[in-house]
Amino acid sequence: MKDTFYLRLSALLMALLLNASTLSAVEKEQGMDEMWGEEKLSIQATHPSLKWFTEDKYAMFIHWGLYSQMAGVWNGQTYYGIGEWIMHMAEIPVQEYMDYAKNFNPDQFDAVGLVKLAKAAGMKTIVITAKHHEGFAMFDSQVSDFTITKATPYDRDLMKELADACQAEGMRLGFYYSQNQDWTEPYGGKYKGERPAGYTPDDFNIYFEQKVIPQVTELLTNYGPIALIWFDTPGGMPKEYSARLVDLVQGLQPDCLINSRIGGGYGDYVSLGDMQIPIVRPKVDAWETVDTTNDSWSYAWYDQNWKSPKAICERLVRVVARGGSYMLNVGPKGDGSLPEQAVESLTKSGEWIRAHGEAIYGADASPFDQGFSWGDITTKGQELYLHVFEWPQAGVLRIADLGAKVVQASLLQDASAVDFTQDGSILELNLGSKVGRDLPLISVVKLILDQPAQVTNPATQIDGLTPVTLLAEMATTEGCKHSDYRWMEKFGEWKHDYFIGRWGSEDAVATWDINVLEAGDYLVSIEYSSENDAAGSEWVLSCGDESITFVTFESGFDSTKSFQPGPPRYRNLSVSLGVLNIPNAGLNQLQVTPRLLKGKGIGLKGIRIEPYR
Ligand code: H79
Repeated sequence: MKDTFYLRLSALLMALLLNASTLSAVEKEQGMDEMWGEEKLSIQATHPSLKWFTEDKYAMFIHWGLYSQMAGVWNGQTYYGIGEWIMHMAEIPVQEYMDYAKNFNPDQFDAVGLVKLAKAAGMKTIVITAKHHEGFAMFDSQVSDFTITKATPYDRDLMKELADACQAEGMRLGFYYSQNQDWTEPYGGKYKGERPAGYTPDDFNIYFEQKVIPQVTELLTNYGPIALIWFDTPGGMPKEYSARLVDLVQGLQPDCLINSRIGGGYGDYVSLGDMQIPIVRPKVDAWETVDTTNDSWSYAWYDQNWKSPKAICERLVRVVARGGSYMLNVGPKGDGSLPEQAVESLTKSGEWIRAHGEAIYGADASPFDQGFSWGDITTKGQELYLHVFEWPQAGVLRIADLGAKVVQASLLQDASAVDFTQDGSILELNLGSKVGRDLPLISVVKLILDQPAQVTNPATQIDGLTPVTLLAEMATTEGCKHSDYRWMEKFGEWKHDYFIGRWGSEDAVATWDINVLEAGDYLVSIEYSSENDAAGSEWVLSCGDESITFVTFESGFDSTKSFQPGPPRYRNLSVSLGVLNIPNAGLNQLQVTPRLLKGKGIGLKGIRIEPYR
C-alpha cells in the first residue's frame, strides 16, 4: 500500500483534515506532486538566460517575512515545522496575523552585508521572498496595504535596498512570489478566513487581477533587472493563470527566468521537490534543487540542525555532478540579522567553493549518471574533477571505463601530482595517506584526459576497495515498483525515502547492473521496511549462479504518526545477509526476487556490498 497513490491520497486526506473549512473543490483534488508542480518534467530548456543559470550553479534562497519575527512561536507556544507555515499551523485568525505586522521592525537588516555574505559563500544569485503564502508584501506595493512600508513601524523598501546592493556587487537578484496561495486575501488560494458572501472558486480571478498581476508588475518594474522569478505551489490553479503570468514576465523582462512551479507545465527550468537531491541524473535539461541550511525555511528559534560546511559543499557537488543547480536557503530573524550558525556554515563552505570554483562553476555533469562511494565527478571537456568526500582507506581510488586515457592527475588545491596507473579499463589513483596533511574539506583530483570521457558502461562500480550501496533508484524493476515515500518529522518538513515495493508475484524482480572491478567474496546487507502482513516473506538475492536466500521481518513504524498527520513512517531495518561470491569481474547483474511472497512484500531501499576481508 505504500505507493505513490497512497501517498497522494494521504496528502489529500491531510489537506482535508487540516484545511477542510477553507479548501475549494479544485483545491481538494490536488496531490503533493501537483501542488509542487513536480509532475511537470517535460520542460524544454530553451531560454537564453539558462546560460548563466547552468554556469553559475549556486544561489542563495532567503525566506523572510512576518513569520520570521514569530520565529516558530505563537501565543507562547512553539510550533515545530517549517516556520513560514505558522499561520496555518497555529490557526492564527487573519486579522490577528495582519495586525502582527506592527511587530515587524527589521532594523538590523543590512542589504550590503547580506550580498557580501552570499558572495563569500560562492553564490551568484539571491532569490528572496517578496510575498510568501502569508500574503505580506516585503516590498513597497501600491496595490495592498499589507506591506512592509504600510503595515509595520518600518518604512524602508528593503527590496529596493537589496536590489541596489546586488547591482553594486554584481549579484543577480530574483524574487519568490506565491502566486496561488494567499492566506490573508479573501479571494486568494487557501484563504484562512471566512470567504465573502456569494464566493465561488472563480473569484480567484479577482485576487489574481487585483494583486498578483499588479504586484508581479511592480516587482519586475521597480527593482532593476530581475534574473529569476520563483513561483510556488501552483496546485489547483487553472492553467490560464500560469499562461498569463508567463506573458506578463516575458513582456516586462524577457531575460527573466521562470521556475516550473509557475504551474500548467510552463517555466524555463524544473524545480525538483523541496530538499530533493537526485541519486540518478534526472532526465531533464535544466533543473535545480532547493535546500535549507537547517530544517525550516524561515527562522525558527529551536532549529539547530545546521548542515556542516562540508555537508553543504557535498550537496552542491552532488547536484552539479547530476547536472543541476543548487539554491540554498537562509532564514533571517525578524530583525533582519542572520543566525550566526548560518553565517558560519556559509562562510566556511564558501571558502572551499571559491577555492575549487574551477570544478564547480561552468562545470558539466559527471559522465556517469550516479555518484561513487568515495565521492562524485564534475567535468569540463577533457578535464575531470574527482571530488573525494571520503578519503579512501589505503589512499587508493579506482574508477573503471572512463573511455579515455589519463594524461595527468593532480590535486586541485596545490597542483601537486597524483600517482596513477591505468591498466586496461581500470584507472587507479594513489592519493597516499591523509595523515599529517593539510587537506581542504573535500580534496579534488583534477584529471586531464586525452579526449572527453566516453562512458559506455554506466553500471554502478563495485571497486573492490570501498563499500558500495546499490539504492532503489538505481534498479530496474519487473513486476515490482519504485516508490517515493515521504513523511514529515516536523510539520511540512518533507523527508524522502525511495524503495522498491508492491511486489506483484514471485516472478517479480529488481535488477542492478554492476561493474565489478575485482572478482571475489563480498559481504551483503540490505535495508528494507516491512509491514506486518509481509513479515515472513522469503527472498533470493543472486548474482549469476551465486545466491543468498533470506527471510524478512516486520520493521515497525515510527511514533511520529501520533505527532503528525499522515501515513505511518515505516522504519528501515539493516540486516546482514551473508557472503556472496562474485566469480567474474566486469558487468554483472545483481537481482532480488521473492521466493515466497506475503502481502506486497518489503520496501527495499538498498543493498550494501562490501569487500569480505
Ligand atoms: O517556501 C517553502 C515552503 O513554504 C513552500 N515551498 C518551499 C520552497 C511550500 N509550500 N507548500 N509546501 C512547501 C508544501 C507543504 C505542504 C505541507 Fe501540508 C504543509 C505539508 C504539511 C503542511 C498542505 C497542508 C499539505 C498538507 C497539509
